Amino acid sequence: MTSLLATVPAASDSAAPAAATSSLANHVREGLRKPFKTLSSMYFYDDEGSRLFQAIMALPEYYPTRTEFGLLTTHRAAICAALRPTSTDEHFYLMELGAGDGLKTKILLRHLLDTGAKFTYVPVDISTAALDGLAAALQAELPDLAVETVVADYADALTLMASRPGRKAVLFLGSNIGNFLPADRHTFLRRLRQPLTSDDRLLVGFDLQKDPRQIRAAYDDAQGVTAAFNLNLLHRLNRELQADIDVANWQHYTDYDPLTGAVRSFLVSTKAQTVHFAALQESVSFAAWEMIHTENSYKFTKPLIETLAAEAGFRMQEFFTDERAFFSDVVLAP
Ligand code: AVJ
Repeated sequence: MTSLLATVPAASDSAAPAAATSSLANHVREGLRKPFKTLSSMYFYDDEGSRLFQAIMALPEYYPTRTEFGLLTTHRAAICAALRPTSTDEHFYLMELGAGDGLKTKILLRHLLDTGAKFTYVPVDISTAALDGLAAALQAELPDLAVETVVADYADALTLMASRPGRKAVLFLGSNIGNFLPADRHTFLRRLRQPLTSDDRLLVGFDLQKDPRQIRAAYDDAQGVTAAFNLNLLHRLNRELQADIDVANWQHYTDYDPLTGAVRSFLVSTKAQTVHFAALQESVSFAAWEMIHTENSYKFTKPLIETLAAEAGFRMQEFFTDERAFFSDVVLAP
């Protein structure tokens, strides 16, 4: 197993914690100065946030992970056939943007190994720790798998890999694409498209529009795990920016808008209060019921996916879904 380090800020090993804190500091300074205060869902995932997200994936209301796992299992042969070169002895790179624990990806990795595919699995993440953990687990479980980790920003990783000869199949699973605002999603897909050639493929997971109550429930579960996940952002500000937020004065609020397909999550200040950030040497005041917008989770339809793919220079080659049409994994070709 080998690893590559792209030259991108905040991705280097030793500088990671300091860089992460200062980018969090800048982000908080900017986001809490806006007329409608906002913080990015990107900052949910500290150690506690990652643990809470694991708990979310096990919730009865949170259908996306379980559904995508099922559909990858059902359609693994067809999905792998769409991603790999037609000639079986041609080597290719299977890159994954934001691999997580690799549970879903292992379905595809196992199938490819079982059917004699010649490929290198390239998980990409900005967290060295996450990649090292994944690589070690894979080496133990799938000893025949060739793994090359890349610590980088997603688009930088693709550009980096474009200099290697051979086909690339790129995975972006889990409806992570739903976190982007439409304009940012477009920019992101166009940047992914740039280094790819007509032989390369992109597999993207999209959560689909469905019963609006079911969507809302997935982001506002009965046990309050999603609330804890959202509120953990405030604990993180206390820990990392030495803030004095009393989390008891805040609530989780989420709403699904069928017009835009967006689930939006907020942190609600239940009373007028002022928060001091010692690390920023700054105070921020909140009116009673003022909110911080913390997450977007867009839900899609097949025609919407076709349009957004076309606008970024891709065509939809195949559309895989489950029997309830809750989730889709879509093969895009340049
Ligand atoms: C990891 C972005 C796919 O939006 O469904 C789950 C994150 N937020 N519950 C999603 C999340 C609240 C999740 N993604």
